[in-house]
Amino acid sequence: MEQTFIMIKPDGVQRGLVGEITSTFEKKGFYLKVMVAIRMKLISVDRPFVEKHYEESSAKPFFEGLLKYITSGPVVGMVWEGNNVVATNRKIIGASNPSASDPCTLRGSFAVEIGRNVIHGSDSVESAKKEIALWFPDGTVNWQSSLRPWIYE
Ligand code: DGI
Repeated sequence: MEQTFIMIKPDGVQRGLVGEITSTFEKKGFYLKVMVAIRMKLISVDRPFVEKHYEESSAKPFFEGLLKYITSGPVVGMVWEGNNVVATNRKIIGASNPSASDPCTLRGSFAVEIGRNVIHGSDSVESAKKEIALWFPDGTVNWQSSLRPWIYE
């Protein structure tokens, strides 16, 4: 089944939004593939790591600010699984710039500026694979939720 990588950025962690964001994806019916101690990482990431994560933005004028922001405090990295989870979570997250995000989305609800937009979600299945390999080099644990028959035909 498809997987995506989600990062709750330092502002989301500091503002106490981890539970609410996680709950949104859980209530939708997606499966958290990594739980607290092992699969959900609350970590501080260093510059080289963030440079790698955001390597596609390295030529952008906001890159330095982005590096400072993401390394400014702990973040939460997670892997979520479900049918079409990459595109669906991008819709739930909303547009990069919160002022252009639908107000029902996470960024539309919880953020004001593009430089403090609370959450990251992989933008394609290919990026998700790369990001999951970068953040979880030891892989993810396979488990089957008993709720599956209530969510999938
Ligand atoms: O996939 P997204 O996170 O929605 O957006 P992206 O991959 O185009 O850019 C990565 C992050 O870089 C984005 O979440 C916020 C930041 N960013 C993008 N464009 C700008 C920006 N930050 C600032 N300050 N200004 C920008 O124009």
